[in-house]
Formats: sequence, C-alpha cells, structure tokens
Amino acid sequence: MGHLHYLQISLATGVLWVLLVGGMDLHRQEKMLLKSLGLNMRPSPRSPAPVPPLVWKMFQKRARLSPAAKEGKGLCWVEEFKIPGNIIRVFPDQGQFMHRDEPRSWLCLQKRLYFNFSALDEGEQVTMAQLEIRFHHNQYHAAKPGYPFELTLYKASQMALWGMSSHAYSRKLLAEQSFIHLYKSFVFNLTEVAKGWQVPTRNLGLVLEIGVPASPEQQLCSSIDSFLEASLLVVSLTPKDCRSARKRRSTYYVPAAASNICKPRRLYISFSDIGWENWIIAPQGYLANYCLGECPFPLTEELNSTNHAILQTVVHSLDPEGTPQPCCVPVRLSPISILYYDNNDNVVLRHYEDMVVDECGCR
Ligand SMILES: *[C@@H]1O[C@H](CO)[C@@H](O)[C@H](O)[C@H]1NC(C)=O
Ligand SMILES: *[C@@H]1O[C@H](CO)[C@@H](O)[C@H](O)[C@H]1NC(C)=O
Ligand SMILES: CC(=O)N[C@H]1CO[C@H](CO)[C@@H](O)[C@@H]1O
Repeated sequence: MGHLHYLQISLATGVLWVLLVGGMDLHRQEKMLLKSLGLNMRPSPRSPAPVPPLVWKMFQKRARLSPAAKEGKGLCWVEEFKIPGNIIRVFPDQGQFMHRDEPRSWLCLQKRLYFNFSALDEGEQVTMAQLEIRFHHNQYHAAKPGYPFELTLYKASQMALWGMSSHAYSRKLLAEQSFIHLYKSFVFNLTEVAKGWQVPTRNLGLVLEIGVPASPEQQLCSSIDSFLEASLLVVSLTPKDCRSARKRRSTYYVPAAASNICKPRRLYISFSDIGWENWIIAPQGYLANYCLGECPFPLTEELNSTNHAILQTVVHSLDPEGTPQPCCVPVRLSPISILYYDNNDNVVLRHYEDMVVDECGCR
C-alpha cells in the first residue's frame, strides 16, 4: 500500500481532511468538502449562463488583492457597491411569458420574472440586489418618433393561478421607465424586495410589462420578447465567515538552511485533478500549501510553539518512544475567492476563509 498523504483544510465551519492520495472513501470526503462550501451536492451545470463581465472584473480584482488587503475588510466587503458581503450571485430569470388575454393592444409583452433563492442559506443576510434587464437586439427602434416604449415592473404578492388574467392577483408597482431604443439595459435596485424572498413562500417574483401605450396598434412591438434577458445580482453576507479583525501573526520567516524543520511547503491544488473543473469557473487551481517538518528539541522561537508543545518536546527528548514530537500544523491561513456555478446554475463569486496555509507552527 502506498504512502497516504492528507491535507488539512480548516474552514470556518470545521476541520476537514481531504484525501489527496490513497484509498479512503473519496465520495464521503467530497460531500463533506462540498457541504463546507455551502453545497449539498456537486453541481453539474446544464445550461449555465456566461459570467457577466462585471462579476469577472470583481473576481480578477479580488484575485489580485494582497494577503494584507484580504485580511482587512478585504473579501467581506464589496468595494464596487460599497457594501458588506462575501457572496455575490447572479440568478438567471426563470419566469414564463404570460398569456395576454385582455384587450390592451398596446401591451407588447407581459412576463413573470422569477429568481430561485433556494441557494441562499438561512444565516445569509442579503445586502444588495440589483435587477438587470437587457435587450440583445441593438438595431430596433420604436417605429415612430413620439411612441416610446413603456417598461413597468411590479412585485407579485399573491399567486397567479393558471389562466387568470394579470389583474386577478395583487401586485405592487415597483418602477416605471420609458425608452426609445431597445438596446439599452436597465438596472433596478431591488434590495428591499429581495430581502423578503428568503422565505420561499413569499417569493412570487415580479411581473414585467413592456408596451407602447401611445400607439393604438400592436405592430410597433415587433418581437421584443425574443431578445429580452433578465438577471438578478445579489450580494449577501454570512457573518460567521466574516469575523472581523481576526488576530493574525506576521509572516513566518523560514531559514533556508533548516530544510527539515517544520515550515510551509508548496502545494498546488488543481480543481481538475479533483474533477471539479466543470463547475468551478475560476481559478483553475490555487497554491494551498501544507505544513511539514520536524519539531525538534529545543524548539526555537521561529517555530512559534505553544507552551504545551515546548513541554512535549522536552518529554519527547527524554522518552522518544513514549511521547511523540509535537505536530507541524498550520497556524495562519488566508482566504481565497472562487467563482463557480451552483446547483441552480447561478453564477456565484464567494469568499472562503482559511484556504491557504501561510504559516506553520509546532503544536
Ligand atoms: C428552486 O430550486 C430548488 C433546488 O434546485 C428546487 O427544488 C425548487 O423546486 C425550485 N423552486 C421553484 C419554485 O422553481
Ligand atoms: C438600494 O435600496 C436600498 C434600500 O432601499 C438602499 O439602502 C440602497 O442605498 C440602494 N442602493 C443604491 C445603489 O441606490
Ligand atoms: C516567526 C513568528 O511567526 N513569530 C511569531 C510567534 O508569535 C508571536 C506572538 O504571537 C509573534 O509576535 C511572532 O511574530
């Protein structure tokens, strides 16, 4: 049997053992790791939407942050919107077009917008939600000057039963906007509305209407619905993963000569090696490192030991058979950000604590 090699990653939710080489129950290990990442199973994206450019930019900016910047407000603060948050999700719209059975001929389209919030954990606090409505078509203009499109957005507050007309359930006006050109994209602040959607029964989505009220005929509409796309960008905060002002020690200086001594070693974890490349968008892997080395007697200051570890080395030096040396373990870890698709094909940018070993010590 080969040599077993374990990497210990302690995440905010607990301590996990990831099996790198060897024959343990990989499936169970993977489940534990996924759970600590907030997922109940390994996502397998079916029709994932492309990552919005804004989210890419946010990821790249976070990847470039220095360790010191990450430790400050760093990864639990969204500088782009100046709000707290460690998880950024983009929910694709899952609503259906509605049947227009009323004689409002100027109405071009009526659509339900629905964003499935089941991916949000109980402990998460929504700090921002922004709806974006885009039109792919960039040529189309309202047929005649003086006939602008009118976009109206409602919050649905009672279930619309199949076949009911749009007025058979209650809805609350959220926003109105008129526009001439279809190539514009519109952004609406839905923070307050989305906060209520964490209770699934209260999330009945939105109703979007677009029409040309000034015109009596419908031909001005063209096929506006075929190039409509909506998504909701939601920022949330899990306070347990954002303990502020965590005490961290200065970087561990490792003398080059003492190669046998406990210190961080390079370990690059590639997500494709663990079969996660189809749902983790970026990074493809990262430098996780691990701790390895001896904790010999006498323990020097650089090894940053506990009093207990110092006493243990003393006892070990007297009785090497009966008492082992202290262990070389991570004493300082730093976070990374991961961009991935979750089980609902949402794009998620999330901050994870304690993913990289920066410093080792004898414990
Ligand atoms: C939301 O997503 C969850 C998990 O994928 C699913 O079980 C649930 O049925 C969805 N809800 C709606 C209303 O589509
Ligand atoms: C969005 O709305 C929330 C709550 O109404 C408000 O606190 C916040 O400042 C708004 N954000 C922007 C960018 O306008
Ligand atoms: C080398 C090293 O990291 N030393 C640290 C050990 O711990 C003390 C007290 O926590 C720090 O002041 C040292 O910098």
